[in-house]
Amino acid sequence: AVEETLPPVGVHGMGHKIRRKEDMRFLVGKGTYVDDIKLPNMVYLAFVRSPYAHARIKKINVEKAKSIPGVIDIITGEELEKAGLAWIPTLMGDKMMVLPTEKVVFQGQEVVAVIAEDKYAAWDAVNQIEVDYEPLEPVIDPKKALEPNSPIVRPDKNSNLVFRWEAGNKELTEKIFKEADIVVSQDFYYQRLHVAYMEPVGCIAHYDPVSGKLTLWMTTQAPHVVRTVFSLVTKIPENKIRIISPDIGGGFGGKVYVYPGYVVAAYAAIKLGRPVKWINTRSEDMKSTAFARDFHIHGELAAKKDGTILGLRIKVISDHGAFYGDANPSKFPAGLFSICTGAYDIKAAYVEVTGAYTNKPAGGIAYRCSFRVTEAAYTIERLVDILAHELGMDPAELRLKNFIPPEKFPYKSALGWTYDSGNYPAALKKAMEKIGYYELRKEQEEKRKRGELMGIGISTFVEIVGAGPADLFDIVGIKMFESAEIRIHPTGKVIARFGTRAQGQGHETTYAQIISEILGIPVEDIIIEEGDTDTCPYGLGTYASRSTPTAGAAAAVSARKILDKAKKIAAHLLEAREEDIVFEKGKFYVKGYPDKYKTIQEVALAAYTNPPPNIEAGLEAVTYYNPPNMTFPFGAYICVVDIDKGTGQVKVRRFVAVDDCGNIINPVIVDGQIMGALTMGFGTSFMEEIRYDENGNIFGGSFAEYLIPTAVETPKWELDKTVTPSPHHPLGAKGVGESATVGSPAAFVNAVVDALWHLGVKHIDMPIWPWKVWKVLREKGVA
Ligand code: MCN
Repeated sequence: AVEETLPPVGVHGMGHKIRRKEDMRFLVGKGTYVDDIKLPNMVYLAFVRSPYAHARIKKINVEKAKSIPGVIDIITGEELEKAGLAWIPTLMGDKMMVLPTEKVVFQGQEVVAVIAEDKYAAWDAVNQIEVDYEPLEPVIDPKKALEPNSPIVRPDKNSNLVFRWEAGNKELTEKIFKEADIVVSQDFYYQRLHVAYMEPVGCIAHYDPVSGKLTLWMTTQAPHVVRTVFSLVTKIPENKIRIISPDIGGGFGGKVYVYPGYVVAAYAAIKLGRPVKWINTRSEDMKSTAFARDFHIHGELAAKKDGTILGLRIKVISDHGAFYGDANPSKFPAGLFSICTGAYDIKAAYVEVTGAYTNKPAGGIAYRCSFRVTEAAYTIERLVDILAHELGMDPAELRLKNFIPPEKFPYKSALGWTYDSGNYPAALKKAMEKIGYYELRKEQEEKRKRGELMGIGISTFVEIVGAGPADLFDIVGIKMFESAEIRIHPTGKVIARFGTRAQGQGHETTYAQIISEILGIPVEDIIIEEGDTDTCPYGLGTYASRSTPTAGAAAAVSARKILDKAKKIAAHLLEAREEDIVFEKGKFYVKGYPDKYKTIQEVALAAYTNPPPNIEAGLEAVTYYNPPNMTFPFGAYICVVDIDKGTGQVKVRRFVAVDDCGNIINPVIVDGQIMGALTMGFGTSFMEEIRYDENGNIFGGSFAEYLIPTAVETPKWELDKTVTPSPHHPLGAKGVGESATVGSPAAFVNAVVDALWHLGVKHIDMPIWPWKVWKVLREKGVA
């Protein structure tokens, strides 16, 4: 048992199941999160928040609040406007209010900031500030928001249209639909979700007036990008801003944003000359930070009688709340919704996505997974199941018939993506075998005869990760690449620094494994650092399952650069020609003479003390890696459910997940990622939804009402893999962090509908709460 808690030692490369190096400090309570940091003389920031979704601000009275002992300052939008900080750019090209001057645009929006000696005085003052509002008609339904007579959400816009994108060949798709034997269609609502990380958003801002340096400890997934935004907004030179992202208690995409609290804290720290701490409460987080999903989807699939899929047509309206923070799609069609043709060889497809502003917090953002991939995978996988049922075909057989054949890779999809590699039949067949698919179908038939409700749901999804090729993506104008700097010190110990920032993904272990694999250095001798803009090379951050495809690749390239130099030094030490040097398991030797060797540690020492003539001292490398393409992980999931007719309760009896993320760095970490993401998919499918009433009031706003899965509800996951390496990644790896959240909801919903199809049930929107199922059963006369 003691051994199991010890950090790993030795050389551990690709595929080694080592325990996570970072876990020891978390297990013994020694992680450092923003709220653990206390600076001398620190003061606290709290916000007055809007009770209305849409209202004009008539007057703000702060007199009573000012007189509360301990209150230091009260900051309004007007003051920030004078400082040029009332609005800030979102990472992706829109702009966002820091504090409003004219009107509030969602319930829970920050309106006035209070700075006090302690958080209790700050909250007392928040309760004493009187804001006189004139309620305005709220815009809640995104479809109505796009109607010409709708009230306008934003004071700086004259329409609620965020964007309208299309992808694919509309005419060809129409023609194919006309020629098809069968067209199935369905409306889906992919509900709004809270990014339920454990640690709420927050920061500490510190300003040193002597050096002019602003330091922010921040729960951010993208510290360098935030620094650039801060520099652009505040005009403070970028080298005088330091963002430190300490341990993060989960991010899941919700901590990519620049939140108003960061800006107000920085402004106040400069103004007051004291460090300022701002930490959201959980319910503040639920009401005001970036939300996910909220997509109204109409999908249609055209096919031949024999089940050959011919065309796909999808129309989407996405609700972005009051500000749009999603990725800039200019170079890729229809955002990543264009991955909606999935694993299938579909001739023609057309997708249209329209974004609307509404009086809700900013939404539709990256949340395991980003940029509409989750919704796209859900849509195609639901439609394929509906088609199978309409045709009376087995959903597995229909999929096998329509998969992109393995020999067609690299495969150009109808919507323009070039999938790097894939073998979808292998994954599905493995899942079918593992779960005993055909036996389950027999069991289902027998149960159905007895009136019992059992369903089998399949999802064979394709993910698109690794943002990204610099010509496809940019954030605030910065083309996307990723960095890795590896430095071997004279004693052979390594510090490697990255532009990414883990929030629980285990980078300290997996990056060390990549370096250990290539350089043969024990993992305990490799320290991985991320999340400090003063020390780490510039990077775009951790989201979109991009760390392995981009930073992992950068680490491999840097390690190989080091190896090239080390070979030259070894040749010098061994008095041999460089081309005769062999490197194996951390040792350099002359071909044919493995017993006479120099270790990488000896070579490192020589790199500093005795470098060969014409070679610079030192042993280090930095790489800014621009991936040639995205990576396309995939998987086949099969879920078995039993439904209780009396209560509508769905019990997930089994769930088999076969994932393929190419070559695996650490199988334990990958399984952990998949289990976590499956659990999120389970929560999405059966439990979670953020809802608003017609006035824009949030229902609940705490974990008392917003239910996430606990260990009690979570099914036992049965995991397996196929391995189809990415041909363009230096290690053949693909990202995996989000795959199971992308793939699993369709498997759950397909299973529920499969159990009920014979009763005439075609679809139930997520979350599939028991009462929804019970209501349907009641309508069908079964319950
Ligand atoms: N990995 C591996 N072999 C592969 C692929 C990945 O060993 N072939 C390992 C990686 O080295 C890394 C982990 O698996 O340690 C996840 O890698 P990757 O898929 O590259 O994803 P990122 O590290 O970029 O993490 C982002 C992804 C996303 S987008 C969200 S959202 C998410 C997620 O990861 N948020 C998380 N997983 C999370 N896990 C935790 N605990 N907390 C979050 O906030």
